[in-house]
Amino acid sequence: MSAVLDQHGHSHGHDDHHHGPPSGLMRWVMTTNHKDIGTLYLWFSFIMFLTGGVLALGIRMELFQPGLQYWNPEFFNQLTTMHGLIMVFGAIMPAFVGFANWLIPLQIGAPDMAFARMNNWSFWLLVPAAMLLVISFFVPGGATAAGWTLYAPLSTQMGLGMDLGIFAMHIMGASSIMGSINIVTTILNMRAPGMTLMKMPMFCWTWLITAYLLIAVMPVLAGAITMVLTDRHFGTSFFNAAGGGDPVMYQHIFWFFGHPEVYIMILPAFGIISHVVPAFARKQLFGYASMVYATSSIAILSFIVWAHHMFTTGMPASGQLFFMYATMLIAVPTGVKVFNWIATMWKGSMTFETPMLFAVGFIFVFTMGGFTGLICAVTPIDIQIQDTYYVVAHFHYVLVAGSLFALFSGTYYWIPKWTGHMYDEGLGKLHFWASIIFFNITFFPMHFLGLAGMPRRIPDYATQFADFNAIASVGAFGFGLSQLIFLVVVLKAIKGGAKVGDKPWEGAEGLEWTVPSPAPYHTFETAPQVK
Ligand code: CU1
Repeated sequence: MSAVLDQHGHSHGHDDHHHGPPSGLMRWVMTTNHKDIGTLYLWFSFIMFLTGGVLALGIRMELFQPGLQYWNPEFFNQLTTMHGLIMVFGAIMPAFVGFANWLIPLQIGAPDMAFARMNNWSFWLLVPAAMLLVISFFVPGGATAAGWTLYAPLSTQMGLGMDLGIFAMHIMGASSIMGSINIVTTILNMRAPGMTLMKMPMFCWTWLITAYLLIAVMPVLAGAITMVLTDRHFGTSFFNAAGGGDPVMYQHIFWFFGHPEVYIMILPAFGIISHVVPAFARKQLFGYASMVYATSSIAILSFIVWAHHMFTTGMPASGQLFFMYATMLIAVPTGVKVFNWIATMWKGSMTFETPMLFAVGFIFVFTMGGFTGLICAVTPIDIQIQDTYYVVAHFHYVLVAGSLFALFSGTYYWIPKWTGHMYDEGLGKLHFWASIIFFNITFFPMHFLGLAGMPRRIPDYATQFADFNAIASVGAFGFGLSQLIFLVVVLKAIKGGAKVGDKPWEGAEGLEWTVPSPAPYHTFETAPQVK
């Protein structure tokens, strides 16, 4: 680092009026620094997480008891749709890109991302996209209520909110593709000398594979919603049976994107857990190579299972069998990963600071979501539980207890390095226990609701579903409030707290670098700390 610049990119002293790096707000607008951009992504995703969370609480308010209380059915459907879109594209995905920006250059010993200016552009595209999504609530007809999957033919017939939604998805897709190209190029070209791919930290491996998934499937989503757009405005009939089109084709194209998207939201989580577990078990990651191959297998298999979302569309038995078995096959590499994490902990010298609590919580509760996924994969069972709360329970176990808990685990693990301060361990543990308890109170009863036949995406229900819905709603508000603890912990760590050095996890010293290769020069241990 030069004497003129500190690590924020601020310039000091008499040369402020020269062409120094911008400061204040413009520093964030114009930054090309991977840490700044990572921070922007993380704050953006947290704001979107709160936004999507408020919509979820709107849903749970309405479902607290039978009978319409707060919203009309149309607005209720807007809430479910926008909750899904905002959480998937605004919260989970950008949060993992934030981690990628912060960690990948440091973990491979690169000075920054390969395309530093495109990195800035990738992030700032997200802001107008998010604004389009949010303001679509206020246009005539309101936000789109077609469900986050935007199924045709409904999506070809809705109001202006649908167009804003499509435009937002296009922009977010462009952002994701640019971010992915950046990650692939950085990892393939900018590793420190001697760091072969098979010596690379697991988080980089999982993101490399995720980036390929994104490059492969985001254009497919773009194609699907572009066809919806031309059906809406330009007289085409891609999904209009009356004009010779096929609405089921929309589902095929959407889920060819949508299923790999599931793994886009979980593979980087696997990467984070593969760093946290070894550090707090004080052992090297068990089965490094098998982790790489398992991750790759999951990614490849994710392309041949999409029609398990479509078992009720009328498909030949041979198709049902293929998609059922192919889906079940994914349990094999996923099991390899879970057993490797457990083998890493086996006979380890474990401690349970907040990152480890979230990591162990992840393994436990995510695995439950994996098993209900297997149950959903069984065609005859799926035909019974299609579009019920069982499916809602399943994918919230995967996305909340999976993706979100891994993001929390990684944040607690790395925030001492990001800020130079230790977070408040007591509050962190409180955040963990409140989260995991309220999470299960919210989503476990939904399994029973689904098995009893309660459909998803409805604002009202028969009275026999009342008790479990009331429990779920209480849990949801508890879960929502618990996330304010997280905000307090993060703000406290940024503002102050005990200073930490290069190795904040004393007992795990030397094991933070959990790969066969030596740490490259330009890593957390040597890179300047952000104040
Ligand atoms: Cu799927």
